Amino acid sequence: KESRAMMFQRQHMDPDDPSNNSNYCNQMMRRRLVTEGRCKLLNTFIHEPLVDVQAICLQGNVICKNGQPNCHKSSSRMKITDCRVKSNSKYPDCDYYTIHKERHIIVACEGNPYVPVHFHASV
Ligand code: 5FA
Repeated sequence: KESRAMMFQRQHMDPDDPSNNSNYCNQMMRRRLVTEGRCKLLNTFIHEPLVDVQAICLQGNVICKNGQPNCHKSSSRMKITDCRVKSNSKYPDCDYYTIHKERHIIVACEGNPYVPVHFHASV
């Protein structure tokens, strides 16, 4: 069975550089099976090495929106791509805007080892 840590990597990790291709999100959201069952409204891919993203679990502790204490904010900005669904897209034909950004990111971490399991926000 896929662990939550593996699911985080599948849904959010892409260590390659951001793509020039405006179809990036349409392709990646399908390839990574993020659009199974519904068109997820917003999903973020992170273009940084996995070790640098895992290290966020040791960086600034912040309270998550749901009140849990296990959120962590990256000390540096990271290259990310936001995939935001177009309002006219109809499942299973999920159509996404591809939006590149450089932001601090907030992830929730769990377990031993303490690793990212949920992408919380970019700020
Ligand atoms: N979640 C929320 N806060 C969490 C915390 N402090 N620690 C661990 N997990 C936390 O996200 C809801 C999801 O986030 C739930 O699975 C919850 O356990 C976890 P959302 O942003 O409200 O909804 P969504 O539709 O964007 O995300 P999901 O597809 O439900 O999220 P996934 O868990 O599949 O992946 P993601 O949260 O990394 O995007």
